[in-house]
Amino acid sequence: PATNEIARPKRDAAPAGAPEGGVDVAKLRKEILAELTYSVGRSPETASPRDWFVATAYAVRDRIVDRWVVDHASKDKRPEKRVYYLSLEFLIGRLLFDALNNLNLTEAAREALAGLGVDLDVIRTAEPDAALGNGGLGRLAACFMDSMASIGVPAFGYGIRYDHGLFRQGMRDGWQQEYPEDWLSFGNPWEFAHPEIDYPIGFGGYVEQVYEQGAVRHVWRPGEVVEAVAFDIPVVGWRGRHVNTLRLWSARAADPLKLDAFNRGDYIGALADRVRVESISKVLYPSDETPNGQELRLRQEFFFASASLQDLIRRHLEEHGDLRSLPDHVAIQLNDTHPAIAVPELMRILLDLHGFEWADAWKITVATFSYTNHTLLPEALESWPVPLIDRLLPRHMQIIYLINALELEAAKKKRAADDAMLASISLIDENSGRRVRMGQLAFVGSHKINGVSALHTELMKQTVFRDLHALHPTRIVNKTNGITFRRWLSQANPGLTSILIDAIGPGLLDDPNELMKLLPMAGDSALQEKISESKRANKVALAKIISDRLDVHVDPDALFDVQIKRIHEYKRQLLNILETVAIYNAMRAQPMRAWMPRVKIFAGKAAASYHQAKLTIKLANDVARVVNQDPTVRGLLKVAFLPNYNVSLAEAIIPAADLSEQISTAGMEASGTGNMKLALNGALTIGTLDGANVEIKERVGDDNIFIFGLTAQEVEARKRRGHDARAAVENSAVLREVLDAIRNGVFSPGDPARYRGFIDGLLDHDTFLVTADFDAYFAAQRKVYKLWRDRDAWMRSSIANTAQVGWFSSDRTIGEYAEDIWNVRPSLG
Ligand code: T68
Repeated sequence: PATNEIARPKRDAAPAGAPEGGVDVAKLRKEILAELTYSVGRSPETASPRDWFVATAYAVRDRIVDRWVVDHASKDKRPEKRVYYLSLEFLIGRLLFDALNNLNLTEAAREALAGLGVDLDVIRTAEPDAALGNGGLGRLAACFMDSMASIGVPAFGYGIRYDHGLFRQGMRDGWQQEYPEDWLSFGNPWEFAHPEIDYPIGFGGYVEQVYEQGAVRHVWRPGEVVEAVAFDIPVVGWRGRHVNTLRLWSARAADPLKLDAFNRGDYIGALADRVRVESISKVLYPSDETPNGQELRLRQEFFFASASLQDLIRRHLEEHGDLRSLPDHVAIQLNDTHPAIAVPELMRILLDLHGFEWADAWKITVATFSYTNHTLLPEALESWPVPLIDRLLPRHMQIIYLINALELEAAKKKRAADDAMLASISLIDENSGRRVRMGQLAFVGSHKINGVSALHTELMKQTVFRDLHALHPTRIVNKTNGITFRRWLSQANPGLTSILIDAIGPGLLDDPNELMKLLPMAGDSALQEKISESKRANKVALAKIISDRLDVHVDPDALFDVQIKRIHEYKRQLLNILETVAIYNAMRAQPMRAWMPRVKIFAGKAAASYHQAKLTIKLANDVARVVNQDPTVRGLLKVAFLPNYNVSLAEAIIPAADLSEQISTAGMEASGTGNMKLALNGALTIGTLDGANVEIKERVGDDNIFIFGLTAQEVEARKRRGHDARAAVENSAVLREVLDAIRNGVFSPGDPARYRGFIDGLLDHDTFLVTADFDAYFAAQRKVYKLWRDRDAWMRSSIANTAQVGWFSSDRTIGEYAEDIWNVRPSLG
């Protein structure tokens, strides 16, 4: 199919390892030394790994900036159209190897530093993870930034420069503890502060009607004004051919010190406003999939949406002079509904500040915006109380009402709309107090709305946006997620990457579809041997991390079975834990059987206020403690919950995984992207027909994936007729024994009642159908065992996975966005 092609211009590929233009190691060494001396202010004798990291980052950054200036400064290079990716989250992680790799400088830097007695791999770990996101949504934005720069889509990412990213997860006695995260405490060598780029952001106040030449003009008089200040991080693409900008906004008080209060001796009062204002960019909200509806969150959303619009409009006016042509030169992508307040904000700017008529303003707005939906879970759909928006953004509330009235009017004209339909498309939810539904707002304000996997997009049409879809049948499109292979293959797994390059040539670095060439070699025993050796080396490295952090010793020859993602009931870590207990029970029943060695590896954070998810972490840790210490198990089953999952830990776990757990209740995981990373690195998937698993299965083939459980349709049907968990447990001896053990305190001997309510709750309302899918999951795991025993067959499947997931490159995804949504042509100048 045409979708198999990458929308990317052909380029002359330089051979891998040969730096473009040739890198002079001695010159790079001199540059690093100069940075260490003059920018960091340290001598080589006293420099810490952190100092060396900063010096190296500066030296690399200089090279990016050279290119950046070329891409941004000259008028004749000005792109016809730019993409603005608005996202409240960019989970970018460490950036040094991104930059080195894309500039083809990794080996040169290694050598340059070695000559100074410094180990690149050591200073690499001195860089803190930029954890400006919760999970998949934020990481997707980061992968997209890499791909836009790599295929040459001129773009700005806009977000918030949080002082504190996602909390650091610690464990105390098996319970998750949240600690503040401090990535900026030693500064950020990648960013450029631009205190001179600042925009006023208003809140509160009132709307004035001004009568001018027989017409009414609305003027918003905010009660409070905050400044948004720009910090830029250059994002360099593959082979350094293009550089885009990630512009993050930081809040600054317009009036940092109330002088009159200060002079009166009220020092604290003088600073209070400043603290209040600056709290806007203080911390990332840590709740994924469950908006918590606090006022500060809405302030964050408007703050960055408004700053970004003001910035791009200023640029547009400078270049083109007239806002009528905005959609010809600007495409704004809303990453989920978090920036959806930008829709009424652009309307306000056009109507109130630039004097447009409503109809014209609306046309421009819809043609400029598009919106990506990441979830259908009803509890995760964002909505704000009308009184809150009215108080914080009074003019926007008026505009939302007007948009709504006109949409409902149009709906009535178009079709025989009944009340139920009007209620479903309305921007105002009248059911639970009056609330503005941000999904509906983003939908009507956009010319294209996309889901993130084929199944999710279909379900979008049938459920949440059913009626809006009927009214606007061409708006919803699918854009299956992708991942950047530069980070998730080349950087995370250099061992595998070099084997692949030896086998099929370096072309795969430029075009991941080339991975297909591996397929005919999947049975080649020499290749299998090499890949399996490199996997083993990755497992040894992960085993060291597990022993260092948990004091748990695991066998690198055991099957590494991993589930790494946010902890959420719909993702069903519980199902995995129940299977772990089932194996444990079986081992205790027959201790001397030849059990296959297995390590169950978990990692992930729970929202601080999500009780059920935190209890799941505790359960995993309780099971781990009992299983890992039980001599009857003889070390053949180990359980490890690695704390503080982040991008860097993912980079260590994924290359070491044999089995990838993607076991969400069908219909609930919009896409998943960890599933793609793991398959690419040769892990086999055990999963439900959910999200992108469906498309992974289509590509790798039924024999190379373990699919089990109810389909999305069957889940729907089961829920409609009512799922009886107790009956399901009655019918499964294995499950009964597992639940009894947990309920009776086998894993919590000091507090035997700890899981009583938890298990009873599962039996009373098993919302995520854990008990319905348990037997199928258990059976699928037995198939895993069977295949694992046949090394040749396993390796064949593993290679078939790596070979056939090239399509999940985010370069392909971005190529599709560029063509079908943004109408921009990728070009590498
Ligand atoms: C994830 N969503 C989806 N949300 O769960 C996942 N939500 O299936 C998909 O692959 C991924 O998005 C990319 O499309 C999230 O990660 C959040 O993190 C989030 C954060 C705040 C509020 C709501």
